[in-house]
Amino acid sequence: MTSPQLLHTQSQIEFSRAKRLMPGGVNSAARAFGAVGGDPLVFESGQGAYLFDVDGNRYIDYIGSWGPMIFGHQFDPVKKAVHAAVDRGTSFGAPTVAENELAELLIEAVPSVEMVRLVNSGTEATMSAIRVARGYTGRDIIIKFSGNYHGHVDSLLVAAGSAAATLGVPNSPGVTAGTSQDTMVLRYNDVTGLEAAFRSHGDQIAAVILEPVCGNMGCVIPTTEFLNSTRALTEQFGSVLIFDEVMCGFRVARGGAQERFGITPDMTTMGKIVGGGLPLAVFGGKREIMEHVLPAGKVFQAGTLSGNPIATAAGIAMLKSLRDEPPYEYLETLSQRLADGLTAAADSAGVEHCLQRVGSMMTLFFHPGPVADWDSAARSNTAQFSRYFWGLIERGVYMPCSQFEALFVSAAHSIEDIDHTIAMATEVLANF
Ligand code: KE4
Repeated sequence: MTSPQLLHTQSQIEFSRAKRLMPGGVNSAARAFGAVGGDPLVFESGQGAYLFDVDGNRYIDYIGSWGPMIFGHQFDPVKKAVHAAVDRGTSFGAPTVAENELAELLIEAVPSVEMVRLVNSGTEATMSAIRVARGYTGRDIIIKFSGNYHGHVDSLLVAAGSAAATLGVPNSPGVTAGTSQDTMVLRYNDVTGLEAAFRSHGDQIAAVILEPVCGNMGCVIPTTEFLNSTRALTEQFGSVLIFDEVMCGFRVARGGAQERFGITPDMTTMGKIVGGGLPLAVFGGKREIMEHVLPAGKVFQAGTLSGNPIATAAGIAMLKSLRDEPPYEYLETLSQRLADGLTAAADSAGVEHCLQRVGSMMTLFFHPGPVADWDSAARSNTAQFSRYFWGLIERGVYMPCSQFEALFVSAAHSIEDIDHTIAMATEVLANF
């Protein structure tokens, strides 16, 4: 069946305009369609599980703003909270009750968190967390894992995932040797490599930072042995274990991966869902560590719009909804159905694939599997992924625009949406 052609005229006009105004026409490289070719779509609105582009086309949305939209677009409690907050003023640069409320909701939900500092992006959260870990331990070395993406922090833009991997710049120009010399990059799920690093440098290692469920090289799942070794070795050598739960926090469980897997880190970074789609992120952890943050301690951290009243109102509404009407059982039903359907579609088409999933985040790899680290993820057939992506776009299904990302199911998706997605994927893959 030839793929139906949707009209993209207005998108093309607006995106040509954007390319004259902003580098690559985007304000984040991840949305540039670099890995799949062609130009990004330009969107006008979102409602529930759907996005609507400027040509009036409707898409079932599996990006959800790269994770925040766990309840779908225009989630009513968030919308009402934001409207009410706007009528009280947009920013004060001073303490507010809302910050206390949001902090209490975060601390109640996330096992490792006794104190928090609110910031504006996941990047700011991870940048601050590693500075605190270095200040707290007095050590320099940070261990990260290839294919993990922690935002565009200079010292962590080494062997990074997400758009860095997608666009082939895992070690970005502009990051100096001096900045990255204290960053040690190891292979995800490689216990032997981690043990060797601690044997040789243990007393110089300030922190280990990882995605406890990877989304930025596609969905890659840690082995129990690997997670346990990150906890045991950091404990043994007095290093800080940082779980970067910007993506998986409140996604794979209300208490994040640390609740799901029963491993408690020393610090946690969060973003995306916690801000309900507004610019809000968090770093937090043990009181003993967090009390090193200025002005309680001496590790500098500040931000004009940190704890912003509009963003905190959205975050409070989101976290109260996740607490009072947890969507996780429904998300599991939808996600299992989608995973089974996509797997069956690829099986019947005879396409080499593996589907890896934790809760409502998953990736269909065009790779026989398993995908356990960046080296294996990088061997995926990205040309096939691109054909799959565009085939679905032309059938009104909007998947993440890279093999090295995770898709997200929301509580606004219906069984019908899932079944329609499976039918479209079956059609696309059958014509590979
Ligand atoms: P932000 O600075 O984009 O808010 O967060 C950075 C970040 C930190 N840690 C993890 C685990 C993350 O997934 C991210 C951001 N994720 C990407 C999607 N893979 C955001 C999309 C984008 O960059 O536009």
